[in-house]
Amino acid sequence: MAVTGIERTNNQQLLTWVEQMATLAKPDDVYWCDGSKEEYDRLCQQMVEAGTLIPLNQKKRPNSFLARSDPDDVARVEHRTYVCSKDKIDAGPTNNWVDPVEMKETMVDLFDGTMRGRTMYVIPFSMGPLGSHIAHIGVQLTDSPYVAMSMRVMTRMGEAALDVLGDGDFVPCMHSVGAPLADGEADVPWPCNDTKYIVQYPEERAIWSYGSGYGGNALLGKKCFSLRIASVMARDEGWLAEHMLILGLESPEGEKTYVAAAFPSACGKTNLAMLVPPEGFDGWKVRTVGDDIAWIKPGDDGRLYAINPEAGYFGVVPGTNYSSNPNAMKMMERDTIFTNVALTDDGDVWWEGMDGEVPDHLIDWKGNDWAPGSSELAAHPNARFTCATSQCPSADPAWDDPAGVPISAFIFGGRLSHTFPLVYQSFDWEHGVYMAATMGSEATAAAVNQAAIRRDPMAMLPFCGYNMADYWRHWLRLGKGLAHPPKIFRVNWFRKDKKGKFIWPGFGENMRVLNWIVDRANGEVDAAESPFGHMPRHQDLNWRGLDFHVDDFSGIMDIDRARGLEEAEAQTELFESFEDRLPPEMETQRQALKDRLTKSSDQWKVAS
Ligand code: O2Y
Ligand code: MN
Repeated sequence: MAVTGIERTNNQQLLTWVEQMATLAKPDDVYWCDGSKEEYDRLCQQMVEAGTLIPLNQKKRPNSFLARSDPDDVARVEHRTYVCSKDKIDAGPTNNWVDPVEMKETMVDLFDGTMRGRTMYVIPFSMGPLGSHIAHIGVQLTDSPYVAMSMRVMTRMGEAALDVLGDGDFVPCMHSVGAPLADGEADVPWPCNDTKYIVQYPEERAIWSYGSGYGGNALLGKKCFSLRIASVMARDEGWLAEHMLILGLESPEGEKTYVAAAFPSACGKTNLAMLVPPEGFDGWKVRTVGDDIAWIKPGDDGRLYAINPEAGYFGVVPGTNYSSNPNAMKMMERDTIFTNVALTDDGDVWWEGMDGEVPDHLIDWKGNDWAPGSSELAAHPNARFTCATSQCPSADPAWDDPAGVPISAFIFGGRLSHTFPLVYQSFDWEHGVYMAATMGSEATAAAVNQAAIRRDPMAMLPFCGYNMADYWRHWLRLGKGLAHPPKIFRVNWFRKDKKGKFIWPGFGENMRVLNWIVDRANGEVDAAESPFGHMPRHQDLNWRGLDFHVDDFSGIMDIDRARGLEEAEAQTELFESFEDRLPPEMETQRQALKDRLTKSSDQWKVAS
């Protein structure tokens, strides 16, 4: 077995692990990634020759490629994702669990010889700015060059990460597409296996992933490390690993306020992270620190400081255009890897919802001819772009700052057509944690009234690496120890009117709500008090440039007491699933909401 690349580390723990894993997986070669541009270009060229990457038109998309995955390997596989804590109760009722000893046996069987005929790439990477006290080092082993080059975009990868590691600890991330090659066997463009396992060992802080080469299943720094394993590290060490975007909002007076926001997958997080202020917000600047994950630690000044552990975006493309997200569109104009979008006849990319005319002919994401009117989608709904953060036109100057940015507000949202107002603020930290714990989205786009809420506490349901009730307890404890905790808000961009139409225009107009949140976080405006929390009155929002009638505002801020009580009742199902692990504060808060809905006056219904 040839070993090439940088392999210049004295970290005995790392060298031993790499050797053990190579002995198990039996690759033909082991290659240590240095993270250089030359290496990236070489890997891309190899993948072009192997048919994994299609180079795009150099004039239209310089240095960009299209990858088409296997049609059965197109998204995260939550039903194949496991949290293997020693005790089942520590994984909690919201995670799949298998005894870690049993799972280790399964993994060792699957990984035995899994890399035959392939190269094993050793990928040292830093989640977070190099050397930041909030960052951590991982090392991924993989037999996928697509994963190796994507990790260079998504993380700080290679020699520099190895330097930071020194002889310290790292999170070992073992990955294989599960497609060994027999002698002389030809490869396919996207090797994978029908059997898939995404396994987290929280006590060991280790990850094993088998059978998929796609996204969160395979780029192990993202969901597996930065959320599932990091949430456990955060619990043990007194910080937070969250499924949150981070935004910097700068007022015309130059005052900068950072907020972090959690939304379930498919609620437009990337669009919010790259928001362009609408008319009426001259002089405001909205800057992006991250679009998906935040690692947040208490600072000596009693505030929370956040970094984006990632260095790139793996954003969904269908529906993205120059109106919904101009910054993302500009970002993808060059140096981008597209996965599962359609190919135009002139070597460019296309997806549903892109600006301009629908082309007369395309090659769809499966490689077949496509024409308008086809019953198939041209791009897969979960098609993605992979692109470096440094290419983002709205990147915040502090996006790579090792110190992180101070967080003044947490925002939690879901996709809810009724009951929940556009925005409200918690009365205090404990109430805010309850608001975040009970968030979710409607399970279906069913008629108003009928859709049940799929709870997604803090948008962490698929990502919390331990018992969700313990995670709430951790949030409660952490906030109570802060001298200056961020203020907590809930938002809902998706409320509908009686005719089933969205009331709120969304996208850039969300700036009006963010402006109020910033003012509240900085203690600059009054609010009305409702049973749900503090709420803006119509006159509290900046309406310049938008004709949004006071009646529409009343419609989107209205609290229907009967529906509020139904909601409080529906929350018992979630709470009861945690049995005696549920922090008592959660039930106290639920009862308090019921009391306010039953007893408080209607005085907050002041429209103007
Ligand atoms: O399907 C995948 O592997 C991607 S899922 C994803 C990608 C980027 C950011 N967030 C998510 C998510 O599911 O929350
Ligand atoms: Mn996400």
